[in-house]
Amino acid sequence: MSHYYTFTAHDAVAYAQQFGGLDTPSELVSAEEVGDGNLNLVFKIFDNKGVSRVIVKQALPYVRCVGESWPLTLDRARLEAQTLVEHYRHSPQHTVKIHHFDPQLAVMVMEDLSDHRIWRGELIQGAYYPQAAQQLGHYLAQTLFHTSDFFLHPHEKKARVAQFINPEMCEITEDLFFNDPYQIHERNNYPAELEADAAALRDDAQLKLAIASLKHRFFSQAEALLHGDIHSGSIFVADGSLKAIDAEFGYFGPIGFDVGTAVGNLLLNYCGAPGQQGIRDAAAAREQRLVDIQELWNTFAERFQQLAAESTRDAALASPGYACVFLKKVWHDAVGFCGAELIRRSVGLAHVADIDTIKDDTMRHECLRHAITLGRALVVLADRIDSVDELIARVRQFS
Ligand code: SR1
Ligand code: MG
Repeated sequence: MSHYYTFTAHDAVAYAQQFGGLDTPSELVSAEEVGDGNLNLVFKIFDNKGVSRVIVKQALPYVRCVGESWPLTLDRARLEAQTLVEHYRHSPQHTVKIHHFDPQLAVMVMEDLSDHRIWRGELIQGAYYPQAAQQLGHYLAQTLFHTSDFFLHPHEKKARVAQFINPEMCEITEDLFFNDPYQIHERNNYPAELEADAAALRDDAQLKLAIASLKHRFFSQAEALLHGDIHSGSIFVADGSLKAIDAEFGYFGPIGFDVGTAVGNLLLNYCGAPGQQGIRDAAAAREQRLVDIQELWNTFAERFQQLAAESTRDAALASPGYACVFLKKVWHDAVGFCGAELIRRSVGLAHVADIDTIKDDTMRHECLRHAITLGRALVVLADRIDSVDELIARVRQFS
């Protein structure tokens, strides 16, 4: 990493001219830093007509939302670029295209998606993209099946697991997802009014046992190359289009983690809807989220089974019925990870705008409590929730 320096806007333009893949790179003249995530610098590069043409993204050597007191590996830029390149191979229509990356500078140049919008913002506004949930299910099936033991030769799979060892980013998830919410920790972030709710999580032996089991699976189940952070803020949407971005948490882990995180963020929107849209309008938005969850899972499971039937290379895993057995395990994992996402986004370091931007304090606290209560139920009941219809029934029960 010896060549590393932090880009200015000027550096980003020069880099995009060199590596943006444009026929007339001198047209690129200016840049704006637009990163609003927790970790990185993101520059939009504009041409001489003021049109945004490519994105330059650079990892900082620390956690941006915390500061230099929390150093973080620059190797995450390589892992992000390589995860997105691999996912693009299997789902080009739903993965941002990487034009170029440089592990020394921890930088990548990628497709500009200015004609898309971040899905989380659209969900909060009540803007509906009828194909998005199915497209996300399709993306997950394509990327996770083709990087799993169903598809890869065992030697290739093991080489890929080694290539995508991502200990420092995994450690963030291991801490923020599975540790912090269940102990007193300075990173935790919740209003004083929720102290009793947070204390109840710390005192809940049944919940902590189920969380231990989920964390153990996150540590040890190298099932496929996960995106690793597939929430609605890591997804761009437009009419008929969906693209995943931001894969620096990519590693070989349990398939249910990606599925559960995706479903969990739809449920966080469900929990925040009364605060965002008012109680009356929230009812329709909530019903739509439940349909979204159904479509996401059904598309994922159907596509995964179809791929398993057509393309499984391993003789044992190709046994009739095995893909179905495996998907039942993925489902139960997903319900548990989904519940853990609801909890950590309510009391942990990183929250979601679906709830955090609710202006009325009482309403925001109610929405946070709802997410915690629902999250806890899903974590402890995960093994007894056998289908997406049963999940939806449980969500209604805890509304
Ligand atoms: C310190 S990073 C906090 C969170 O932001 C990312 O998007 C991940 O969700 C991570 O947990
Ligand atoms: Mg991210």
